[in-house]
Amino acid sequence: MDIQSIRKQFPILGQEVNGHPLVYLDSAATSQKPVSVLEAVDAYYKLNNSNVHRGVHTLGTRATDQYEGAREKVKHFINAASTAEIIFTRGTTTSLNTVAYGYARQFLKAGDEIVLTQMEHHSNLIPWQQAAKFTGATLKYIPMEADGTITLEAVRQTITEQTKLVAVTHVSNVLGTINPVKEITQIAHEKGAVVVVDGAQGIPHMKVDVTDLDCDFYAFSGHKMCAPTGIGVLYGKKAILEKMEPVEFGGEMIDFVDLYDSTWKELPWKFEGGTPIIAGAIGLGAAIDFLENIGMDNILAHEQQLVQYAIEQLSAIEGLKIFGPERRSGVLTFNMDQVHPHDTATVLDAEGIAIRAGHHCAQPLMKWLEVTATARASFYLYNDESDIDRLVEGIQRAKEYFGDVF
Ligand code: 7TS
Repeated sequence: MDIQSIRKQFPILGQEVNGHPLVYLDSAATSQKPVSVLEAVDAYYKLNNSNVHRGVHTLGTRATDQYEGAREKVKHFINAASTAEIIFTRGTTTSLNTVAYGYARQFLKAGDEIVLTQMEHHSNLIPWQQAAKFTGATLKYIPMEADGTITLEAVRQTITEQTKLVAVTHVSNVLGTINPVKEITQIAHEKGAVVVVDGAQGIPHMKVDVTDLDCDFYAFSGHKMCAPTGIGVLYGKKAILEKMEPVEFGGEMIDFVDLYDSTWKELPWKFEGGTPIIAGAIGLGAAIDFLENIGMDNILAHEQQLVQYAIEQLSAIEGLKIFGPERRSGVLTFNMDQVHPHDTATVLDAEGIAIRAGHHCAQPLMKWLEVTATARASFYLYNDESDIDRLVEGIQRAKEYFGDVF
């Protein structure tokens, strides 16, 4: 991968922040956007802006073709069986809530179990807490090993005949753990449970094939994979989506409306109430073209190399602790003795280096790690080793600045 030519396609990375060239290490929160995505959105608004699935006028037809064309691209990107299985949403959170409301609240009952892990982002935790409250189902957690991984043995011990739904993150946004979602799905299916994968940190960084994984749902956000904010996807198996009631009601999702009752459009539109996120979907289509052009396997290999380099460099800093397993995605969470992660992030920001500090929307995981907050550097296809060298220098500076105070 030619990182320099990739970087040139991200105009935001060319700037200075606080007098230093920007080093962006917060892609797990949101990725930056390449010119091709910005231009696709711009061209849509400048040339084709119109509502979809409505009029017969030319702009409306162009907008509809582009919007549905983006759905086709998503279908190919994740190897789904049909575009009926690709629902455009606002992002991972909305996708997961759609399953919690549209599936769990409809089909689960008292005595059923929902199985999760302790490394879930709040977005793959709270919807299930709510579903459990409404249905009387109980929540159970697959225990983690000391390094922040889960074993298939632990999965087998937690999933029982009572388990009706398993919701698990593909990749942890804090630890970088890559979960064996294909094997988890197989175990869950043997017990008759459906599997929901939170793919927010998975699909931006590796090839995802939902047919091969065999999961029942896969949720993700466009903004973490070079697309605009406000667009996401819920993949669901057609047979299951067909059984589900819509979650949002109104325009766009109906077939016939009477004063006292209505019928719904077919899949996927019955889940897309209201004017959809047209520009966002078109941007996501352009992001998929961009990523496929580089190659998901190349992106994964690049990030794996970077994170190994980062582990080596950061491990050499005295008093710095790295959380998470050896084999991981491009996420590096750490803390330094005597320096609060917010202070680390503030010193780094003064040097033009963007990282995230806090609980990363994973408070139960923070409790498990026995910390209140951590610092997190996360990498994407536009980062290189020089970014990590700058990070290491910045951390040394934070250590000098704050470390002596105590
Ligand atoms: N699931 C995981 C694993 C995530 O990392 C995130 C966002 C979400 C769900 C929610 O995605 P959204 O697009 O609906 O907001 N994670 C982060 C993060 O780690 N830092 O900021 C957002």
